[in-house]
Amino acid sequence: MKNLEKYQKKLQNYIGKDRYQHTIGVMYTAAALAMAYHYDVDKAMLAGLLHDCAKNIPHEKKLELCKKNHIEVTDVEQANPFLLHAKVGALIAKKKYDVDDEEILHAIAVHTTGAPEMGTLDMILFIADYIEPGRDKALNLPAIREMAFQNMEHAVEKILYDTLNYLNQKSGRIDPITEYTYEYYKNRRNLVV
Ligand code: DGI
Ligand code: FE
Ligand code: FE
Repeated sequence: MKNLEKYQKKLQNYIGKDRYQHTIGVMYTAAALAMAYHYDVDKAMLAGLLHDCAKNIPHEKKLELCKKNHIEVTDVEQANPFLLHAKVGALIAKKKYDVDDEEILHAIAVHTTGAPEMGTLDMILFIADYIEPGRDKALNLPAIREMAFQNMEHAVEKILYDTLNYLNQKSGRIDPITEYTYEYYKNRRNLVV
């Protein structure tokens, strides 16, 4: 994509070095998944590059931006404002990076919790964020990395299963959307097989 370099330069001013490295990992992993699933590679890369663009915005500021832009904030988001970097990221991508592709904006908006009935780009970004090469802490990474290139819905389900377990262990407040999305993909697999 012609403008990718311009986006990269700008993004580096707003996110830290480690986060930028993660972002580049997500960008190329999203590209690989797009190739495997016949999706537009440029769009996948742009979604990967910008997905965490709101990560360094202070919580108060994110809440303020939501209010100003009529973005709904749920109780769980109010209590865990870091979750809002996804929805606010979509807003920033639109307003500050002039992205008007609705698929890209939607993928950024749902990248943390996932959502039922995700489209191809939504799943590409959700999975790439979890499996990019710089990630090393999650359980079952080798299996999930393999699954990602065989069946994206199965990979999404497994990521959500492991994320819910992880959150239960550290007693993190769970967004009902994360839970609902897991149930949705589990039920779909049971229907399909
Ligand atoms: O922004 P990143 O760190 O690259 O990745 P992300 O946006 O997917 O955020 C990952 C974190 O989000 C991970 O620690 C698990 C957490 N998370 C996912 N769903 C929920 C959640 N945290 C809470 N409290 N509730 C959720 O439902
Ligand atoms: Fe994120
Ligand atoms: Fe990320």
